[in-house]
Amino acid sequence: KFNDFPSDFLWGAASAAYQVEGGWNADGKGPSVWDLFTKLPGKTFEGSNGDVAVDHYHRMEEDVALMAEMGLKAYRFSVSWPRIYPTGRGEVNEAGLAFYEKLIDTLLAHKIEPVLTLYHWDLPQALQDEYGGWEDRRIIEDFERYCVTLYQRFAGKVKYWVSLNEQNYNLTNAYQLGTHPPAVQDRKRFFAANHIAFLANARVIKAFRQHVPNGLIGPSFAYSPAYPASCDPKDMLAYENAEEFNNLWWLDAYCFGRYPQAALAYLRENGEAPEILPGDMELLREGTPDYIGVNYYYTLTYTDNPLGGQTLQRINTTGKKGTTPSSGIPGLYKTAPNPHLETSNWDWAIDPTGMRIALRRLSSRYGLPLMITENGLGEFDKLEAGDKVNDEYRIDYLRSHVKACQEAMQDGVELLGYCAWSFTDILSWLNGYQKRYGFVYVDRDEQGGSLRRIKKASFHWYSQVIASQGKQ
Ligand code: BGP
Repeated sequence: KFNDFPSDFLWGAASAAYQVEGGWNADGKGPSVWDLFTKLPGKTFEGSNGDVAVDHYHRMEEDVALMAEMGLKAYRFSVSWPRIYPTGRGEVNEAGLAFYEKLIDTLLAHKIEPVLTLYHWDLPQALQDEYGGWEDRRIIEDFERYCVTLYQRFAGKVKYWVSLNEQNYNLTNAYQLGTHPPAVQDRKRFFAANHIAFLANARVIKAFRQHVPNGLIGPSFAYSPAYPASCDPKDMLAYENAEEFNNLWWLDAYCFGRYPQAALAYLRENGEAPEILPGDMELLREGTPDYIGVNYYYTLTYTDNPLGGQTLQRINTTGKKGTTPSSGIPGLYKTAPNPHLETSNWDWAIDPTGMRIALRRLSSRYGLPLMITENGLGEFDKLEAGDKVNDEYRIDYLRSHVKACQEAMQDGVELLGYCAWSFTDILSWLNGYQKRYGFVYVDRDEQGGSLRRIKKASFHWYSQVIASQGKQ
């Protein structure tokens, strides 16, 4: 039965500035780390970049009109820090603020709730150059100044805020896999940068309380719940290790202001633990979130990884099935295939029950409301004659995950909303434009780069889900 979604449930869709906006140097915007990184040879799929992206910066009204036509109740977007502060700090760029103000006003005029993400990875390049971005505590103050500027401007209009988007995934790529800027592979620096990001997150949440007293704020976490590959105690221990290292390290820091003990002991032993100064952990406990944003795509299954075992880490950026090798930490865990689950062409396990498990685990451990801030299926879509895109596979994926949300709510989870990833097709950070997620197809092949918007089958399906409060 599909009658348990509350009437104020936020049926939404999500995006991020760099992935949709384009206008990379328009109206005084400064360069972000991604503007430079995507121009380095071999860093992204076929050298794709977000200079134009899907040109949302210039087509915002057309896009919001499509959202309204669909009946969307919420739209999650991110603000580009270097649009507001072109060099990370100093003078505010009024034109940047004006763009987001217009977006927010247009959404509100259509009764679409804005969900504003403060940081979705497009760090001002100037701060990376000056002090190494997230590796230096000076970023805490700069980030707070930028956030307070947005709080002051939009407090009366925006109720739902996301602080950091996927700190775990972004910094893993940036400091372990070397696939996001600054493309470092060093576990000590990885944990150091994360610690500083936790402090920054807590500081901007504390400031939020003063400036947006009626709003709600929390980070969005990329949650891939860990499964054990078997009930062999060795696999069970590997799964415990993976859950601590890959999930609880962030979640406990955000919500409890502490680090999980076995992982911390291991890092101390290895000389890789972050430097914790007096007052740090108190700050984390003072700046805990109102809700947790959950970006859920897949679960990961873990098995024993003896010392001397596999350390390789790589992600599939090709869309060729079966090309993702196992990865892990010797002595702790490594990933294993899950024979019970189908995967996407990018080897992402399709697991709606995993989403129900994710929501239940988070809700019972932290006792906070949750919001699905991302969930969706990236695939190669095909534009057919008569402007049709029959993305039935995406409808199947979304339908089963919406059902999992409903089941989780029946299990007692307080779920504020569900934001599908994404509204239009967008730039995928490492997969370019070949991997599509949208309800709206963006035509990149047509002469003159029209970037014409075409409604996919999933657009009509989701519209119907929203109109019927979750009946399908
Ligand atoms: C999340 C990011 C999004 C989006 C999504 C899909 O990690 O927050 O920005 O990109 O994943 O990932 P991908 O584009 O790699 O398929």
